[in-house]
Amino acid sequence: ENFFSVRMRASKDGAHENGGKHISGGELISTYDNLKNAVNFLLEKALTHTRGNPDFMQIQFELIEETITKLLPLHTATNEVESVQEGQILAVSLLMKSGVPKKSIERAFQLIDEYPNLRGAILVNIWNGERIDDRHEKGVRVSRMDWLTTNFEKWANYFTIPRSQRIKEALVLATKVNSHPATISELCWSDDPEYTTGYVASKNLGYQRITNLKEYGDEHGCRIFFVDGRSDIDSYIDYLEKLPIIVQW
Ligand code: PML
Repeated sequence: ENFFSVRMRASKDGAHENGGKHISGGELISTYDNLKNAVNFLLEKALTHTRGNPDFMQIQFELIEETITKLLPLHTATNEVESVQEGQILAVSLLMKSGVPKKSIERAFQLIDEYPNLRGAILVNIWNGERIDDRHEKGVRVSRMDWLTTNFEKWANYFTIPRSQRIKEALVLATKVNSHPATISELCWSDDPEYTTGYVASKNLGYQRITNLKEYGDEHGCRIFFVDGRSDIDSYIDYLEKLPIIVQW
């Protein structure tokens, strides 16, 4: 059977390339027969976003030629913290546990502040804390990934994790990113001003949710992949953007 990668991006105040502000994005893998639902799902997602009404949207689909790799979801834990400060301290200590030197974590935080309108992820070399992709405000967008909703819901029920689309999408991305040998760790929190939970993920720690990683109302998100800088970066980015994966529990 043929599978298609379906992707959406939406912005306001113009297209991304023209300084528009990113408000929503989405990734799906669909059969041909389900394309209509897939496109409609992404359309709905962009139109109901809490960051405002888009005035630019692109939805595209494309046949996947490569075989789709199946991955098990990362082991998941939720860390309840009282304050953003406590959350940030926990995030740093988890990143260090996964093998990122403290200095490089501090440098990565500076980099994030330099790109307030970043759309994708930035890749940071764990050995010196420098950015190693050349994508500027665009960053690297992880694509070609999905998790069948029925299978996700079974998993979520079993581990008593909220059955939210947001968690599903974040865990799919974290599972893909952290399955690559060059990824040492990942740090993420949402750009949705009403959503303060973020996570640190790595092969050994799994997906560690942290309930308070930024102030309520803050529109600045964060997505950093900490990478072993000795790896072949072009083939790493190619993996993130192109290799199709399905999470299956
Ligand atoms: C996002 O909304 O863009 C990322 C959300 C990350 C955290 C999801 C969760 O595990 O609650």
